Amino acid sequence: MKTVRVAVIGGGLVGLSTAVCISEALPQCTVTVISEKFSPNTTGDVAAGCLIPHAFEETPIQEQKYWFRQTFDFLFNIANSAEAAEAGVGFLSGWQVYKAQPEEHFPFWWDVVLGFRLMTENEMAKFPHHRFGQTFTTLKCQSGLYLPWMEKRFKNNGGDVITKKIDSIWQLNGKYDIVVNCTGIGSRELIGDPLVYPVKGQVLKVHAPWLKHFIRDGDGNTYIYPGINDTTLGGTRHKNDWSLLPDPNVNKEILDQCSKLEPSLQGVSVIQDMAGLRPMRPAVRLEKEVCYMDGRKLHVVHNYGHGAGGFSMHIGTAKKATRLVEELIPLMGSCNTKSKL
Ligand SMILES: Cc1cc2nc3c(=O)[nH]c(=O)nc-3n(C[C@H](O)[C@H](O)[C@H](O)COP(=O)(O)OP(=O)(O)OC[C@H]3O[C@@H](n4cnc5c(N)ncnc54)[C@H](O)[C@@H]3O)c2cc1C
Ligand SMILES: *[C@@H]1O[C@H](CO)[C@@H](O)[C@H](O)[C@H]1NC(C)=O
Ligand SMILES: *[C@@H]1O[C@H](CO)[C@@H](O)[C@H](O)[C@H]1NC(C)=O
Ligand SMILES: CC(=O)N[C@H]1CO[C@H](CO)[C@@H](O)[C@@H]1O
Repeated sequence: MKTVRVAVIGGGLVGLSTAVCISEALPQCTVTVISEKFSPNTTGDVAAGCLIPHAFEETPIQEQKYWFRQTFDFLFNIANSAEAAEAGVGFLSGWQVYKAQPEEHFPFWWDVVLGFRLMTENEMAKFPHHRFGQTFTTLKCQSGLYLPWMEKRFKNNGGDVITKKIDSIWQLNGKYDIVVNCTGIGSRELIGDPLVYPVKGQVLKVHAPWLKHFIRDGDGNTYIYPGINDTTLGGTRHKNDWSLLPDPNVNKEILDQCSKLEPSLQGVSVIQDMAGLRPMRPAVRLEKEVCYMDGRKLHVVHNYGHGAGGFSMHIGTAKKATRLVEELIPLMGSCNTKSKL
């Protein structure tokens, strides 16, 4: 019997994956996703969608590694199934190169990705401006396919989707028993969390079908990720810039940076430029909260602030958010559930 009404606010990568997890793990819940924007208009639609973690300063490293491993395992199974093409999930191998030796030759996630090793001198000959490199195989989500596939999976589980901006969670009081907050950068306005801030990232989608490997400068500022119909070139990190408009001057910088790393990109034809706001935070906010206002009570689970690493972590954080929802279920006033029995 479905007795618990859950609303997930935010229909981006984090909201959809959380809604899918709840609808699969907690059959007693009906789940509705309410969001101002959906794919192709979310942050994830701009991203290359490659699984290479960025460490959060204030989340314990073991927990980040666990989230990454859960996400990697989930996507590994999809990549290795008949659904891979529709979901846009596949393996991608390549090189991460550094101009100076990084502090850690083996990042915390080295044994989650496949075949991680340091590059040989012969391999480094491809990158004459770099002195050190790592090579491995990881997974990549083509967001234009992956996000609609997630949404379809959610609807197949009986989930509902509503396009709407929420001005206050109290709008949902009475209609839902538990509210899950997956609004990314929207949390700054919606709940006034001063710890979450935008880091604008701009990318170019180019036509370079001859490139089959990812190439990433370890400084995180220059990267080349081959996708299904295009290759994503990046990028930029502009803190506290709220503009979603790509800056034409930046396009030339991105092309210059990437051509230095991969000379065959000189003069490549640009298909599109795009920009998105990474919802940056010292730690992902993953916790439950009971909110009170004027004698009313609302159970909330937060899951936002994935910064530059949403794709790398989203299944791990969705599973944790699902556990938090499960823990709230017995706490909800028995009048709520009884009235519907
Ligand atoms: C250029 C760029 C490249 C990236 N590359 C990678 C990569 O290679 N690998 C990786 O792991 N990550 C990457 N990322 C990061 C990744 O894209 C993000 O971490 C992820 O998309 C965040 O997802 P989200 O669902 O939290 O946010 P969003 O996609 O922003 O979703 C938030 C949703 O909430 C909705 N919303 C907000 N406020 C409200 C409200 N008040 N009412 C209703 N709805 C609301 C919005 O409309 C939106 O749909 C990249 C990001 C950028 C910008
Ligand atoms: C995405 O944004 C465009 C332009 O604002 C709009 O026309 C389109 O309906 C949006 N798509 C979705 C799925 O919200
Ligand atoms: C790739 O291009 C083909 C042909 O133009 C198109 O049908 C398909 O939808 C595109 N796929 C993606 C993921 O963009
Ligand atoms: C969308 C949402 O649930 N927003 C709420 C997030 O949590 C804070 C409390 O920390 C609420 O005030 C917001 O309204």
